[in-house]
Amino acid sequence: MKRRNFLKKSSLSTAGIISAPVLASCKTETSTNTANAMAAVIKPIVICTWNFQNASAKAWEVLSANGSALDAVEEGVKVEEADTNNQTVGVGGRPDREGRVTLDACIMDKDANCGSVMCMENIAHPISVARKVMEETPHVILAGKGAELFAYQQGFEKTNLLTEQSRKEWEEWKKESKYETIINIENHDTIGMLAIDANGDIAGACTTSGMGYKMAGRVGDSPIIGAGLYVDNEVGGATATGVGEEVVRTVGSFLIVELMRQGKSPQDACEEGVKRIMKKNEGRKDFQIGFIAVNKNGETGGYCVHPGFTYREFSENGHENKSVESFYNG
Ligand code: SD4
Repeated sequence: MKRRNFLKKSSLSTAGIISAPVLASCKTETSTNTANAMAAVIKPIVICTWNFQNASAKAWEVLSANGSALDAVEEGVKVEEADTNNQTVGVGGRPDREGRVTLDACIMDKDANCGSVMCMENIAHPISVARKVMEETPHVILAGKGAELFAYQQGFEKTNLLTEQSRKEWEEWKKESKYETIINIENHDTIGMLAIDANGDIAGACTTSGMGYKMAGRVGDSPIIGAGLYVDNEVGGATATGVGEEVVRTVGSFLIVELMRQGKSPQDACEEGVKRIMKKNEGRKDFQIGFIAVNKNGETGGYCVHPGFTYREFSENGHENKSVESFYNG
């Protein structure tokens, strides 16, 4: 008879005659049961910044077919990278001041492996290149021409990212060349996505064309591990959208994961993340930031600077566009 079965059949009410080592074994068995019970509670879930319904549906499709969280977030955000109507991510993204579309993306897995590309031109799916950086190179970040060259070596095709629509708007913008950040452009923006799979493992992805009409060479928070995205499989994950400069200054996503590690709920951690930023920007109202987070139990939360930011959640309970409270109200 296996030790485990033997222990199950023994009467624990006769504890008085059970020796210390056997009691120790019982404790192990109880812990294992508790761990199994906890594992059973973990349910797949995916959340993403803004109301990106198609992207989260794609990620959910991967998760519900027993796919990994890593595959889910990659496949999910690729939907937005490919959508030419979305002028803030991937193909069709707004260009920089010189008319060049430069993309930023990063990805992080359950083992704290991560990959990132910055300021990369001519490649439609920066998130997949970021994953290749993570899996095929000894590095974490590749930037600019180096990232593009690596992408070609990995078999990615050269793609024109500047759509006619984005080109026309850029020509218009050039007449005044006024650089100002616009709060809640089109009510969506950078896509950051976090998923938990059936094993309870967490992964995240973040991808963007950055701020429209940015200076050439500008990189925001989205491809910076810890700023635009952070995942710790023991704790949870967080990701950001909005004015990346402010997220970088507080290493926002890392901060939120660390706050969850200390016991804060995803909601409270996101609120603290925004409040830290606002403390360094007292009275400033000209920028938006939104954070979302998920913890290991699949609880989620979000918070932002100005009203308007939402996040989409997809789980076995269905999907929902969740509105988020804000630092300023109107
Ligand atoms: C960036 N966080 O490049 C990104 C883009 C964004 O509102 O979300 N803009 O700063």
